[in-house]
Amino acid sequence: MFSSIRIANKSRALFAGSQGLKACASQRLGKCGKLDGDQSSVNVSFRRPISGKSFNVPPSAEFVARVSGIATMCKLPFQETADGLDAAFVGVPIDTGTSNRPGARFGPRHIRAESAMIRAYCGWTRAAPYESIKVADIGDINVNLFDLKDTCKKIQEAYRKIVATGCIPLTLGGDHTIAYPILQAVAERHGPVGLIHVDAHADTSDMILGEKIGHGTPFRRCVDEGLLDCKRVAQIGLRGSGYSPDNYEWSRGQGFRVVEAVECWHKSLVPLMEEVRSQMGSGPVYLSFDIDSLDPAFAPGTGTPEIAGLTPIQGLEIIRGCRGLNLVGCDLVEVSPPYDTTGNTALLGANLLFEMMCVLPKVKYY
Ligand SMILES: [Mn+2]
Repeated sequence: MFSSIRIANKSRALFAGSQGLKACASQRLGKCGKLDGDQSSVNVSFRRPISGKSFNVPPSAEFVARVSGIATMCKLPFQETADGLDAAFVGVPIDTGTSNRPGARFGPRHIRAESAMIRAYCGWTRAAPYESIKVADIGDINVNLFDLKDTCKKIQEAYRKIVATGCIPLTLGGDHTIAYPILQAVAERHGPVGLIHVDAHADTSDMILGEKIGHGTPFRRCVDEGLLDCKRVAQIGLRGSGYSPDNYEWSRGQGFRVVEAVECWHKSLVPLMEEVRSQMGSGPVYLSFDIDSLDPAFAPGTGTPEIAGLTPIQGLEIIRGCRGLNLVGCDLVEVSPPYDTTGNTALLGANLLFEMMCVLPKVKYY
């Protein structure tokens, strides 16, 4: 038998008088998903059942239809602020920093829609996030679609409040510009952080079209402002044509470890991540995952695709290889739904965010 947590009887008080979906109030949150004990049904509201303990538990699709309800990340409860949370999913819907195909402003809502498939446990790794950390969806940052610099200011201010509570932000992008103001807020709390940056591009340009802020410049700005512990930065998956013979010279010059995609071809990345973990040590680490790190065969719905990229399996190996690190924030950026005709890119993004939640500190494993 496996142990379980319950949507406890006492939490029924939360359902009282509410309207909406019919669901079982007492259920085992387990791999088999069988009912445990009382099988009576009650009405639950769109504020989904909250466990009797301190954790949020999304409703199981065995009892509540996947397609029902307002789309939140992983069908978790929505709350206005990060108060009381160990981790929060938060959307940053911009594409005004994009240099090529737009559309990433629609990323958060499509990732949320595709996340309805995701169940409570990570079946491969036996992670049980909802038994160990309190997570909710705290909605989107209210960005300024007409002014990217103002947007950055708004993101920084919002993230300052999120991290001030001790909550770990799991960000749904949005184009990669957002990593800069997020890291401003994160480094303000934690000091210069280690960075695991998974991407087809280094995103270290100084200027694009005369502008300092854009989705090709965030990590250059971060270095300018001392937000990164440069000896603890790893960039993985870089590839494609460049502006110079060695496109990654600047990164190496800062002390970053650069792992080009060609070094990853045909390989498991488990050994690489062992090295990355020792590079990161015990200090705070931020994980920034651009969906364009993956091959466009798997993730075509993105703004600046590059051929011959990583596989979803390698993406999972990278994220799972972050287990044990002192992660203080994660993002998944550059999903562009207009170019994602099958929804597979958003589905990948949703699953990668779930996997990020599963490797956060304090998450229980069976
Ligand atoms: Mn990027």
